[in-house]
Amino acid sequence: MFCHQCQEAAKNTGCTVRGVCGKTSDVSNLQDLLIYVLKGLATYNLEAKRLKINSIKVDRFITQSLFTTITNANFDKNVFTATINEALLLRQEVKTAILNSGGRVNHIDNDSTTWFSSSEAEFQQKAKEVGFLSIENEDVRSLISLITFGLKGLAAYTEHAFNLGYEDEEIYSFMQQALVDTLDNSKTADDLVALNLKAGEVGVKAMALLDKANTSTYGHPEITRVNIGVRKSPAILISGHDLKDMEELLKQTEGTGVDVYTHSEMLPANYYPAFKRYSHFVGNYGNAWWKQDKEFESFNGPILMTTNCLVPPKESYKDRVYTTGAVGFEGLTHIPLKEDGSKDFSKIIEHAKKCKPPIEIEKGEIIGGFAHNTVLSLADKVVEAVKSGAIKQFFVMAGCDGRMKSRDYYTDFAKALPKDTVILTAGCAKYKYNKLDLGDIGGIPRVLDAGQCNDSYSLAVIALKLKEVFELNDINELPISYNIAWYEQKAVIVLLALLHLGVKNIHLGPTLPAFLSPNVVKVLVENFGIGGITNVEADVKMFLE
Ligand code: FSO
Ligand code: SF4
Repeated sequence: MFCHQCQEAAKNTGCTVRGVCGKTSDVSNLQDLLIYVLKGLATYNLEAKRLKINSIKVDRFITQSLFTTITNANFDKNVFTATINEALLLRQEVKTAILNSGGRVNHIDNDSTTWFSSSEAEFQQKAKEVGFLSIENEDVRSLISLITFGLKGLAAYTEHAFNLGYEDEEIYSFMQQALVDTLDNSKTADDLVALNLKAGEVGVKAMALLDKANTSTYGHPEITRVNIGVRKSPAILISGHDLKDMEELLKQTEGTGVDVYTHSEMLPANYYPAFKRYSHFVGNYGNAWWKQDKEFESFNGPILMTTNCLVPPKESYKDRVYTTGAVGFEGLTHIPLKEDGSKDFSKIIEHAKKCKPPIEIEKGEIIGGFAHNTVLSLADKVVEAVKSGAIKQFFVMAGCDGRMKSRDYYTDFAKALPKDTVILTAGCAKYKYNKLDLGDIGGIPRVLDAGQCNDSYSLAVIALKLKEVFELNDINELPISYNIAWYEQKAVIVLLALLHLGVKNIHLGPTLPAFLSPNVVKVLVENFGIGGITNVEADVKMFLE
């Protein structure tokens, strides 16, 4: 195996024996092969689209498959073997349709469209030929890695939107064209940089689509005080990002005597009006994903993982963890999607009834719900505070949390910021400072949580609005600094989206991605002012200058 897609890549180079995340070598190889086979399928599907004989099921399949390869989503070897087999079958189906309609494929054929096997041993063998290390030029490898990981993040957001009935053919087609382009040896480094920026553009579209899906289905997030303590009833903990799963779980648990709590990235579900009306929806339990080994233990009840980030579960609570959607882990019960598009969570509910209530690990409340609609409704207040000098600067500290000790930097950074600054956050990065008492500025809390990592879109909308209000020509003239923490591939598409929007001088930590070669870093530094982090004192000073 060779995997370098997340911030915890071994030695900041790549995992080669077993993932720091717990991913095994055979699963990692199968993920690489799946991506390769998807490129062949995409090649044919784009031709089918050109001939207008395509089927949307292929778009959805490619999206869902990419999503399963994201860090901490799916660790199940059987899932990847089955998905590769299905991709090969679909590829044949699309090919047959093209030929039957009088089209041809030989002009687009390449190894990714013709390679075939049904043997698992051969899968492992082939994976070694098609993984990232097969790309010799390190800059090309780096740029292709950046695109590929951006596409995985893009697929995740696209899938959530789809789950709520929102789709955009253009996003699907771009995803497939980009996959195919990564096989095109005639692409220069400049072409690949452009493709990455294009991915950012489509990333903005996907996040906007998901925002529309979420807010038109569940209402606009509202300023909310979220309870972080517990009640006395047995309960289910729901984690991940999928709001459709959240809705179904709340509906199905209503009146059963079983409470519901969110964990990690599901916290923002508490901000949506449609979910607030459920009296058995208690609040949020615990912190960011990486603390699940302790928090799932003390929660006592069953846990539903709707997306990443799943940590290989400990024996002590393994029987209580359920997966759904793109998530998978051998030995855990998976809740499938039924023919009618619903999910049956009754097994989890029955399980919860037999469990003890959660053990309280915290008390109190945290505040959130500052997505674009809320912040823009406060625009007058915010603009006034900026004009009067009460707010000197905003810091976008969106992104992810992770287990590395070096991430304490973000807690210290938040503490060290002067009192006339406001943090704009989204994603699980917030857990590094959302329970600190950082106070407020004239009633505006100093930490404004927009929601999940995809709600970084909200932060961009807010920035664009402020640019308009202050009549600036360039988004970079705003008093906003970007100190972003990244962990996995959704953060990659968020980064590409910000670059596409023209945001400069983004600082990325706790380490720069292992997949960026020195030359690619140079391009990012020269063209976009991208930087890493150093230490809190020096960085606060640098940002305030
Ligand atoms: Fe965190 Fe995990 Fe949302 Fe990521 S839970 S790390 S960016 O999946 O997706 O913020
Ligand atoms: Fe390593 Fe991250 Fe890949 Fe897991 S996802 S194998 S930790 S680089």
